[in-house]
This record gives sequence, C-alpha cells and structure tokens, in this order.
Amino acid sequence: MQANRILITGAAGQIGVALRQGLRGSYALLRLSDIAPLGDAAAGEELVQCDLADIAALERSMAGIDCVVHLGGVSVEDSWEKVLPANIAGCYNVFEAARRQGVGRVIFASSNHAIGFHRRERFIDDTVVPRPDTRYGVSKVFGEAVGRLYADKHGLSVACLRIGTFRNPDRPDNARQLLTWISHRDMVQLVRRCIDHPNYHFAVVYGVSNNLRSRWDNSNVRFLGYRPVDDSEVYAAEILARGEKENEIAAQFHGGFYCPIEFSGNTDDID
Ligand code: NAI
Ligand code: 15L
Repeated sequence: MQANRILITGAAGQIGVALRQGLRGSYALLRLSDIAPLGDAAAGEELVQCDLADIAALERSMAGIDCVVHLGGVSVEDSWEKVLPANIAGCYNVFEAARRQGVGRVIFASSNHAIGFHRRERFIDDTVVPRPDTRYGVSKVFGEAVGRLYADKHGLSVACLRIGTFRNPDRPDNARQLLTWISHRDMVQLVRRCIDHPNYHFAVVYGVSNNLRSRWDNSNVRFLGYRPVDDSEVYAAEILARGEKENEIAAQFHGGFYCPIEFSGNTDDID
C-alpha cells in the first residue's frame, strides 16, 4: 500500500504536535483530530474536533483516509472511569471505524507500560507476554489485542508502537529515561517508516532511540528501516551525577515509576 492521506488522532498532544510539524508536506493530506483545540490549519492540513467515544464522528473523520496514526486518549495512569471510555472503548472505535471506512493501516501508540512488570534485568523483544503495570497499561494491551484481531480477521495492516519516554524538553531527565527515551526526530522517523512501508501485516515495535542502555530489542522489525539517530548516553554523566535514587520497586521493572502506583503485592512473587 501507499499511504498519502493520513489521520492523526490525539494531534493536539505532545507527540501529535511533533508529528504534525515533522510530517508536514510529506503527504497529500494530514487530517488532525482531537477533543482539544488544534489551532489553525496549515496548507495540506484538515482539522476535526472528535471524541474517540463517538464512533459515528470517528467514522466521518476517516473518510478517504489511507492510514490512521492513533495517539489519542488518556496518556498516563488514571481512574477506570477515565481509562475505559477513552482508551478501551475509544481504541476499539478507532479500529472498527477504520474497518468500516476501508482504511488500510492503523498505527497504534501503545506503551512500554503494556510490558511494565517484566524485570528490568531482562532484555526483552516483541514476543514477551503482556505484563501491564497499571490500568493504563491494561488499556495498551487491549489496544494491541484489538489491533491483532483487526489484522488477522479483517486484513488491516497494523503497527503497535510500545513507546518508551517522549518528552518536552526533548531530552532524558532521569536514570530510567536513559533506557526509555525517544527523541522527537526519532519518533517522527519511526512513524514515517511505519506509514511508508508498503506491506506488513502486524508489527510490535519499541518506540525508543538508539540508547546504549536500551533494554528493548527491535530486531523483528529491521525491515521497517527505522534507524534511530539519538542516544541518551550523551546525557548520562550529567543525570547520574545528580545521585538521585529510583524508587525501590520502580527500579526492578521496565515500567519504572508506574509499578509502585497503588502497589500492594510482593515483588518476590514477580518473576
Ligand atoms: P498527550 O496526553 O499529550 O496527548 C493525548 C491527546 O489525546 C490529547 O491532546 C488529548 O486531548 C487527546 N484525547 C484524550 N482523550 C480523548 C478523547 N476521548 N477523544 C479525543 N481525543 C482525546 O499524550 P502524548 O504524550 O502525546 O502521547 C500520545 C500517545 O502516545 C498516547 O496514546 C500515549 O498513551 C502514548 N504514549 C506516550 C508516551 C510518552 O512518553 N509521551 C509513552 C508511551 C505511550
Ligand atoms: C507512557 O506511556 C506515558 O504516556 C508517558 O507520560 C511516560 O510516563 C512514559 O510512558 C514513560 O514510561 O516514561
């Protein structure tokens, strides 16, 4: 497939703003949607106010679209009342609206919190079982599962990006982020590769820069041609010199500070 008409949900958010800028001019159409204001449309852009909970509106927003980049939703741990409509129902609605509109590809912003309770000493790849560390992480596991269903059952091409840490300002800010950081330009490159690749069925990709300390293996998706250029190591000496101590539970797992949230278990039981 060749995607030329792109819809980005959650386009008013941090990653959406970077993609809007980074992908500008590369495609015939960037349609940007969010519940939040999106400013004024530039050349080649269309703006849509759309709640992910409203499947009819989502379907309208996908008319004529080749590829959806789905970023919208609750982007941190939150109450079930918040996660359920935006990330569970909303994510299902995106895939179902895409199927109804004949959209060829969905790129889903998953998260490292889908696999957050894997022990950090283990280097992991796309084949590890889900181990969400929060309700938010569960919603990302759900999204990956819906993506797999729509790829296998309906032939959509689907990429799930297990994003590490994307932030403003564009640099890592603590010891964990030396593992998880993805720079703005690497994020733009990753999404561009996932849009432009002519044919893949289903792929899980870790959204991370070329960090020396990364614990995530992307060798399954070399075919995408994603070659991150930034390495958090250039910030390592400065960050580590601060001598900050990571929370004892957080330090044991890939999901870091999400793991101790509401924690009432026993870390010895988590293999
Ligand atoms: P963000 O919170 O800055 O942006 C999310 C956007 O979604 C917001 O503009 C918000 O208005 C919109 N939104 C929320 N609920 C909505 C609804 N019901 N209907 C329509 N739009 C809605 O998040 P950010 O950082 O840009 O992340 C984008 C995506 O990437 C999220 O799905 C997040 O879970 C994921 N991600 C981000 C990471 C990061 O480090 N920034 C790491 C891992 C995953
Ligand atoms: C995420 O999934 C969140 O969206 C982001 O705010 C960060 O917390 C990030 O993970 C992280 O793990 O650093």
